[in-house]
Amino acid sequence: MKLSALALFLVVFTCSVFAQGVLIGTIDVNGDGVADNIYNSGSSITIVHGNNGGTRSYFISSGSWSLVFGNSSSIVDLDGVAGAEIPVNVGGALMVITDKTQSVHNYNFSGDWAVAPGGITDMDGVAGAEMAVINGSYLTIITQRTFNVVSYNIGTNWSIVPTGITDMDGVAGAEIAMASGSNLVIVTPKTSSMHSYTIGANWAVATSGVNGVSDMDGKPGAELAIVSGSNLVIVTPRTQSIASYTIATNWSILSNGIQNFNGKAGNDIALVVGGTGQLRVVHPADGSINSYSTGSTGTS
Ligand SMILES: [Ca+2]
Ligand SMILES: [Ca+2]
Ligand SMILES: [Ca+2]
Ligand SMILES: [Ca+2]
Repeated sequence: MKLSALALFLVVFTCSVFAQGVLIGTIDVNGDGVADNIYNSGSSITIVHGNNGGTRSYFISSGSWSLVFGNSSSIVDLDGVAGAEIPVNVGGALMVITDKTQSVHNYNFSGDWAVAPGGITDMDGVAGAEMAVINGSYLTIITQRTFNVVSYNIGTNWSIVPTGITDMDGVAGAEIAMASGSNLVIVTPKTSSMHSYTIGANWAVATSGVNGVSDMDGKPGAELAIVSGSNLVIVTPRTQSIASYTIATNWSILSNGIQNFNGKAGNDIALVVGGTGQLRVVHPADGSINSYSTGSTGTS
């Protein structure tokens, strides 16, 4: 690189990296309705207020740290008061910055921990998102509005069901669905309660399409469609009930096969029985099944 080109490069580089550091988000954090610029300044986070409100810096850590989810999608209102909070993973703690009050709150964790994907959302029906943290044997729910922390012992080997953080009982606020061995476990943060459903030795919530956790009975709250051996199992957390449909030893849900097929409220489940090519549509709303013979070629 020639010296002149190097000089030009340095000028451009200097202009694109502000003195405050690397821009990591442009979101209203002080609650005045005007977006603020948020910068990674190395060991601190610097906020340049959009409304000529000046600059504020928060020391984070001299070690490594990161925004929760690694990006600004985690910067949302957590306490029901105007202005987004900034949750930061500082290793041994989840730090939350509330710029509106210029305050910082730390939630300490030991061992490996992470905020669950999709785990920043309203879980108690009161303004402000709660945070769901996976922490070893525990699912921990943080309510920043009250600084309340509640931990649920799920077991030694569990995982959150994909798209399994959503309202499942029709009462405002998301539930959290988890797979733990032979059990489906649903935590309801609003009532600080936990309910287990025994499904079987080998099961999984349907991942065909995106509707394995969706309304299937036309009533508020999502149901869960579960593949468990020869059975299709529908769990309705609203009523804490399970419906089991015995299909065959070899069957599968069609690609994007969980949709509303009959026009009546609630998704239906379309599946094919292996070998026979028989198509069946299960309607959880009324418990009925329609069977269609499509010939031995199945779904082709
Ligand atoms: Ca707030
Ligand atoms: Ca809330
Ligand atoms: Ca709910
Ligand atoms: Ca429903």
